[in-house]
Parts: sequence; C-alpha cells; structure tokens
Amino acid sequence: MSAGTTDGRRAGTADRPRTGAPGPRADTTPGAARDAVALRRLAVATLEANWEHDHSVPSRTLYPHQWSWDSAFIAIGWSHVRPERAWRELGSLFRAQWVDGRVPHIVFNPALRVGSYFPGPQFWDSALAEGAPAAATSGLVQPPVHAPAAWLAYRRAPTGAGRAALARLYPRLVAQQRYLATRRDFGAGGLACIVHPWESGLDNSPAWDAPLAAVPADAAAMRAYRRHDTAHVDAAHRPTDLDYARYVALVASYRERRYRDEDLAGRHPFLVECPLLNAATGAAEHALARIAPLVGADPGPHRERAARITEALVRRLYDPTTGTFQPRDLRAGRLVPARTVLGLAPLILPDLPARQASALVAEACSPRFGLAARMDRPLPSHDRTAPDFEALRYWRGPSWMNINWWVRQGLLSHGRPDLAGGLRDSMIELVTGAGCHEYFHPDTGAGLGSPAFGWTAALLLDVLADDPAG
Ligand code: 2M8
Repeated sequence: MSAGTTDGRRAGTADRPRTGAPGPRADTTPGAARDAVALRRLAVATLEANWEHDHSVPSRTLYPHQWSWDSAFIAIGWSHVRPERAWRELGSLFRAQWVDGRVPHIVFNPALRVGSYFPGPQFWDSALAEGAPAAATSGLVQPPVHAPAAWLAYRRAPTGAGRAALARLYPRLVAQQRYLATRRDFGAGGLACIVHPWESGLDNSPAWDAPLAAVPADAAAMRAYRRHDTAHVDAAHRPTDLDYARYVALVASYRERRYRDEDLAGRHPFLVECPLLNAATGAAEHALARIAPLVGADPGPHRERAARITEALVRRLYDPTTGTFQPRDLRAGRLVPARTVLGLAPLILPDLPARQASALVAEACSPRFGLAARMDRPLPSHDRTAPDFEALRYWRGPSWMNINWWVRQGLLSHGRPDLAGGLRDSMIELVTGAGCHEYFHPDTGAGLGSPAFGWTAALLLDVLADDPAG
C-alpha cells in the first residue's frame, strides 16, 4: 500500500518512482480483468497506486498533482472502499480554496521537481493574486462536481465521520457556488462563464475551436516552453501546439490581471457559457439541498438557485433547431455550432423540462453518439458524423468514463434505466478490454492516454456497485 500515514501535506514524494503505476503487477494488467471481482481489484489497485498522502493524482506520469474535478470523481470511488479517503480527498482540495471562493483546478505538490508538469507553479504564479492560498495553485476552476460527489460519498457510507466531513465542507461548497454565480456571470443571464477551455474539463473539444480562433497566438510561441504531455503520450493524441499557444496566451491574459475577474468582460479574449460547467453548478445546488438538512442549514435557497440555473440553461444555451445545448460565445454573441457531448450534460439536472430531456435522449441515441439499450461502445466525446471528429485525439472523439458516467446519471434520473443499462454494460466492457486508461478509442475500445487513470478506476467502481441485477 502507498503512503498516507504521515502528516505534512505532500511530503516525502520526491524520491518516488514517477512512471507507470506502482502496485501489484498482476492486478494492473488488463488481461487479468476477466470478471467483476478482478475488475474491482484492478480499480482498487489503481486508486491505491495513485494515492499521494492526502489526495489522489489523476495519473503518476501525465498529471502528478491534484486536479479539482478529478478529485471529486475519485472521491466517489474511494467511498466504495475507503470512505475516509473520500473525505480526505475533498478536504485537501478545499484547503486550497481561494478567499473569493474559487476552487483552483490544480493544486501543486511542492515536493515534485520543476518540469514534472507544464504549465507548472512558476508559470501560474498564484502567489501574486490577492486571496490565493499558501499552496501553489492554478488560477482557473473546473466544473463544480464536488457537492454531488460529497452527497454520493455520504449516501454510500452514511457514518458520523461522513456527516462531520459534510459539515466542514458545506460552507466551502457554498462559497464555490457563490463565486461562480457572482464573479463569473459576465453575460448577466444567470450562467457562469469559463475564461479558458481548461475550465470546461474538455480541453480541446471542437466546441472551443470557434471562440479560440479569436485568441491571437502562434504555434511557434511554444518553442519557448517544454511540453510535458507529449513526452508521455503520442502528440497525435493530444492538443496541438497551436492549441497550447492559445492556452498559454489565455493564462497570461488572466495572470496579468492577477486572476481578478473584475473588468475581464471587456478585455479577456475567451468568455464562454459552457453547458457542462453550468449543468454541474445546477447539480451542485440539488446536492447541497440534500446535504443542507444534515448540517443544520436551509435547503430552500439551494432549490431556488437550482431552478434558476436550469431555467437559464434552457433560455440561453438550448437550441430548439438542433435539440441540444450549445456553448454561448459571449464575445461573438452567438451559440457555438459544434454538437459535442458537452451538449448532453444538462440531462444530469432532475428538473430539466421533459421537452429538453427527451430532445437530449434523442440526440444521444442518434448516430452522432450511438446510445442504445445494447451498444458496443460508450458515447464518444464528439459527434461521430462531424468532419472534425478525430477518433484518437483527446476530447475530439475518444470515449471517456467520467462523461459516460455523467450521462448515465442523467438517464437514471429521467426514467431511462434501459439506456442507462446499455451504457453501463459498455463502460464495463471497455475497461475489461483495455484497463483503467484515461480515454479510449471510440470504435476499437483501445486504451489511450495515460494508463492507471484515477477517475476511470473510481467511476468503474461506482458503476460496478450499481448493479441492477444485484
Ligand atoms: C486534462 O487537462 C489538463 C489541464 O487541466 C491537461 O491536459 O494537462 C483534462 O482531461 C482535464 O479534464 C483533467 O481534469 C486533467 C487531469 O486529469 O487533464
């Protein structure tokens, strides 16, 4: 078993092996995953191998620090096997929350060498921002899936310790919601904006191509930096250098303003209302309404805010002509035309009106995404029929476990257990065939990106436990 018994945050990591997943070799070999017991063992071994003192890394090789929404998904996995780790995972992340309520998308491990990830802590320079924590972090956020994760973790293991952890987390979760609702509503329409594609979690989704095209950048700018990702993964499976030049330019623009959100509206080159981030914000209010009575708080305001977010999503991002949700590019003043899997995200909202819920189910069942009660492969991350669909490149086509888990939750809450079952089977089959990879070829199911990936293992545990036949 890996570290986790000492006290100082992120201590004792400098001499750890950084490639591959440590842990029992036989258990992390995809071929061993023949049945549910072996699969579960594979998932637990992956989580154990990625545990780092008080948090989990998404991957030892590609992402050796703590990532925000990864930690939320991973906490759901921990709640099945070691609930105390679910609370430590969320607790360590929220200790890095900024005074304004933002939860940074990366919390850096100071024990790791410079260059273990790009862009690293020196590039972000979070210390220059007012209200940043002592720990070095990024200045961006990710979808706030932590309240739903905390609620699911508690429901799975409803202990006194879990309740105490919920009480500690609750004000921080509320502050995160407040940050998004107040500081990020640049369109003044009741939705939060992302200021960087990384904030969506679907970094190089075709959804961002149009708004990113307005960000002046040149791929040659990347000659000044050393990318860490392409040292581990085939460059053809990752964002391009031009994408990265734009990512870097956007961070520089935000950093110049010391990550202050005031005045960003007129100046920042990328301001987009993302359906997934806002669906997560709405789902978080629903989860907080369940958590509130357990911690002596009033669930009413959460229900009201959840209803307002759902209404704003439908009003601002639903396109009745396509029958799906599309991001709104505030600078261009229009919806982004790409039909990516981001558009299905509002299905997670239990109060999504029946009209939009059925339209999303129809969109998911169309040849664009291929959802069915019996299906070979989980949903891809982009419309299969689109000319810019790329089966191997990251968020431009490959299948991801977290997004499929998300859609499955939505199908269950909108009364489609048949489709949720098909999706579940295809997700299990995917990992049975390829192991706990970061993402998967949407046709062959081959494992892509990093092996031994945290949320793949965690969410596999969750779907395995949720056995409709059991
Ligand atoms: C990916 O994003 C990071 C930047 O945040 C990267 O490519 O270096 C995304 O898949 C994101 O959703 C995820 O949270 C992160 C860590 O798994 O990796």
